[in-house]
Amino acid sequence: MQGSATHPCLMSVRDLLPPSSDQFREDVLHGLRLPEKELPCKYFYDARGSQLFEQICDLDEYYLTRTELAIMDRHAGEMADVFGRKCLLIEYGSGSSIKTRLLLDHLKEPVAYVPIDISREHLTESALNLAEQYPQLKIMPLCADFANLPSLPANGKSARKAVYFPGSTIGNFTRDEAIGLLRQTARLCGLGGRLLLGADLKKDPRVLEAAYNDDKGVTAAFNLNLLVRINRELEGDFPIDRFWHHAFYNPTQGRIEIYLISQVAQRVRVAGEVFQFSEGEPIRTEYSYKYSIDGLREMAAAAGFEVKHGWTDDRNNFLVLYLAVRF
Ligand code: AVJ
Repeated sequence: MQGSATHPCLMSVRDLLPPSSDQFREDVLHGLRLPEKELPCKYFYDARGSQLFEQICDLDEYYLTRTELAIMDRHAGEMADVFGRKCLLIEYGSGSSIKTRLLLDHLKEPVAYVPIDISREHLTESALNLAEQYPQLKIMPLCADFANLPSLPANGKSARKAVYFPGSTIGNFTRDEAIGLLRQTARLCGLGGRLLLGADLKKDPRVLEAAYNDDKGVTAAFNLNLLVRINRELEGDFPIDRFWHHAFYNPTQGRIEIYLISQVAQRVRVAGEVFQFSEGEPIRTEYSYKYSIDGLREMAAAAGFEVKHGWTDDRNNFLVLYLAVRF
């Protein structure tokens, strides 16, 4: 892999995604054929979806991003200290790498930074921005689904690995899936590996529900954009104005559940296949789990990690955990 002429430390994007439409088509058709229809939330993040998500992060109701940023801002020095000198920093779902900058400002001689994101456009642009601001930092962008990583960049094998997994994106995974993902991460990191994990905490359901039902309708647009993407990339004919965004907190499961609800009985075509919707029928598009500290500690232990430290905000809205691989 080669750096560019203008940014010698910025490697070209390594692409581990299968030819996009194949997997996308397969996953969408599979989800729509189920008796209870569902679509994987990772497909929210096309170029438009990534943009809408950035807008969500700025919403008054969406306390997550600003709270996590404030925690990072306050404690990034300590976090960088636990990673130590010369670590290889890997990030799951790097997006614009905004929070990461706070870490990078304090890290001592990081060997390289490997941002992993599923959105190629967003990853490429963010890596370039970062290269401009951190000209000394070796950046090795990886376009991949972080939940499905075959291997790490070869030259990072010897350095101590530190995985940064912010945003409470872990909340998109069920308990079993999350443990599987953390276990994969422990294996990837190996002995001495560290994980900095951002997780949204349980709180007043009204606060939770407002965060996923904003007044400006940005979250609704983000959810509906998945149908726009299917229409464009898979020759779909979803009538976007015949679906509602619906999000609520399920206290039994401890998660926000997000759906697209068919306003009428209708037939929709995707990639040549016809799908029948009854009036009011939902497609589940996302879960967003909310955690207790004990629940997180238990999940981490089941995956081979030990919780070493945690940082939270004064309202206990959000938690950043430092975990170490325990072999
Ligand atoms: C990126 C998964 C953390 O669950 O809060 C925001 C995605 N969905 N609004 C979340 C999301 C609707 C977000 N994560």
